[in-house]
Amino acid sequence: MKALLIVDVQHDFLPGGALEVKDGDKIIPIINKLQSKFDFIVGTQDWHPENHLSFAANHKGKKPGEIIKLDGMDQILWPVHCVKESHGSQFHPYLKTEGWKKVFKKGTNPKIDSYSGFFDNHKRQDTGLGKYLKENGVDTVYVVGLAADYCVKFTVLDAVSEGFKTYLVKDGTRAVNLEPNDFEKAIKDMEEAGAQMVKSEDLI
Ligand code: VGL
Ligand code: ZN
Repeated sequence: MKALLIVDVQHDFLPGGALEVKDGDKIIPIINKLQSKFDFIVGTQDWHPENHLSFAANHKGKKPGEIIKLDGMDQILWPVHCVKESHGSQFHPYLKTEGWKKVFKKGTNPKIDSYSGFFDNHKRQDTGLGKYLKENGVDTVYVVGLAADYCVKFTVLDAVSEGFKTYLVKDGTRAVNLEPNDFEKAIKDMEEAGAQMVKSEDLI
């Protein structure tokens, strides 16, 4: 069975949000249309405590965009975003969420970031998403959401490595683009890992 994975369509990643993705809101009507083609839909939600170490504000003198070592791993520092329960952490009200089977929250451990919907960035903690999909007979996933060069990309890479046939719906995502070509780079990384690209119009 196929599933639609909707990654982090939250206020803080949309125009006007703390970590806004340009044109991020344009994907909402596309995702809503796509949802009618899927019987199995799950969402992910970036869900950080205030003291999360991915926030520049939690490191004296550091600014968003700077890179530090966190537990031996490179960590990009972000503006404070998706603090659990805050307005910024909520799904956009135009995004249909009725009928979703489950929402997987990630980034809850203050000491480690978590881009993928499956695992934290060290691959130490498992959100349970892979097991949940497999238990429900899902073998194919279509991924949409924000942001293409971070949480969507790492969710796609883990979906491939967890053995799912994995598609990225290319017009159902947008990138942060800290560097101007990050979208193209992310697409290349996903394709090289074995994910396939589709357009929403091919599915609707
Ligand atoms: C994300 C940066 C930090 C994302 C989440 O959803 O792509 N990016 N936290
Ligand atoms: Zn985050």
